[in-house]
Amino acid sequence: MNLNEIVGDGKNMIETTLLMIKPDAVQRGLIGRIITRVEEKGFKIIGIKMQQLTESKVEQLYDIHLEKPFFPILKDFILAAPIVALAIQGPSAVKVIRTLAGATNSPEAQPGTIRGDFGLNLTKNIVHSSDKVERAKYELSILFNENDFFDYELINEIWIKG
Ligand code: FUP
Repeated sequence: MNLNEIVGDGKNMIETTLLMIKPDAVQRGLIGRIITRVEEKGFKIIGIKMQQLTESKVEQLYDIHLEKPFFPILKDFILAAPIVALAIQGPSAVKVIRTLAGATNSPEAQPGTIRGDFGLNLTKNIVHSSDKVERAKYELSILFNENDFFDYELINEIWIKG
């Protein structure tokens, strides 16, 4: 599927976003519980890919942080084990997935959010999620190929969407 087709046109608010399960969550056996939260909320997973990131991909993904003092530590962390990339589609997916993820700094994240329930560290903060539709398109293009996306109907969709 072409990325332009899946990111949403801003009209019916069906968007596609990236949720990346970071190495700490993979190592701690949290992949299943994080995916369950996404599914239980009603979202459709249209792509899922475990991968060992390269230095180049980490630099593309965190391009806005390249010059920050914390970047070397962040890069080493992201490279320390595989990640699981999820392409997630649904109403206002970008905003809602960020709400489910919780505040960036895990100790400050609300209970009930992914980081609030599973994390205690700023860098090792369990997940990453895109913050804008355009940013989601960019980040998804780094972690997925077009044939990694699946276009299908969820049988419960009419009970979730307006
Ligand atoms: P987010 O939008 O939640 O992905 O957070 P940011 O873009 O602010 O930060 C990107 C990542 O850098 C976060 F996952 C945490 C990490 N980070 C640090 O490790 N140290 C810092 O001082 C700030 C951010």
